[in-house]
Amino acid sequence: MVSGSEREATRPAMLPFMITETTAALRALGVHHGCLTAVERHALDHDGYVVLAGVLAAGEVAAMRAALEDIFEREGVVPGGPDCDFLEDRSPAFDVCLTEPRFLAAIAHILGTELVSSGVHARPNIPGTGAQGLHQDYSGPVVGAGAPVSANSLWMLDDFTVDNGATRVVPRSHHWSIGPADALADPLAPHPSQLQICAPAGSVAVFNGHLWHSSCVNRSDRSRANVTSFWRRRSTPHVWAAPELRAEALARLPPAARVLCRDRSQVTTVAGDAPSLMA
Ligand SMILES: O=C(O)CCC(=O)C(=O)O
Repeated sequence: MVSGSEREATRPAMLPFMITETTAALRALGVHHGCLTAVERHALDHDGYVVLAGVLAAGEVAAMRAALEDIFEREGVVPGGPDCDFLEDRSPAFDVCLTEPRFLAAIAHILGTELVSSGVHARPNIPGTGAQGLHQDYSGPVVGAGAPVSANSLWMLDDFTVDNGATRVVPRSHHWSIGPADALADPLAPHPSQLQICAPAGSVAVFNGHLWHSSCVNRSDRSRANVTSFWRRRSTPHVWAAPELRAEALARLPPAARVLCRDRSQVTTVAGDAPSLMA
């Protein structure tokens, strides 16, 4: 066992180091190493996705569903039309998609701590709609498997089932140095290795943005509601950047969440122990 004095002796001398606002923001929101289990971290690394069960309480699911229905109605969002983007500017019901610690720990596990939100989005998934080709949430040059630049998440506001078009993924495809558009004759066709992410309402599936995935046709007789909370590495020019938050969201969101939405990297040099989410 290492004694306290031995630990002191082996500690490097105090050096200037870079502390990023983002790291401080994540810590302020309660993100730390213990937010994810070793199994969850392994799933993200190995398979490219993880399902976090029970992230949303029933009341949060109901509030998000109600807000979504209201926004779709007010803004005339229809299947096949443009998605409804930047929900964080439209209702506080979606603040959780920018602040939930287990979720943020998974995003930070994929992207590292230089992450920034690319917004919260949704579309109506009514019966008969949802056919989509396999794709990645990234369209730049090939990046190494160890350096993903985008990450996405599905916030399930209904149970996700095979029948209602639960999102399909091709596990481990984030390790491949090619995208579905170049690799497949027909990205719409079923893939031999695909599986659908089926989980109860309130779950959140977090996935590497380079993982091959797509929505599927809703063959049930009811809509399937979900939102996506999309993230990227600040330095990448190849992933959609969100605009500045609108005034109401700026006034409402906690400062740490505002940092995670800000499209710029503020770096301050201070002396002390290097901050770590692993503490
Ligand atoms: O809603 C889904 O099931 C996945 C959506 C998706 O992959 C996309 O819109 O890029």
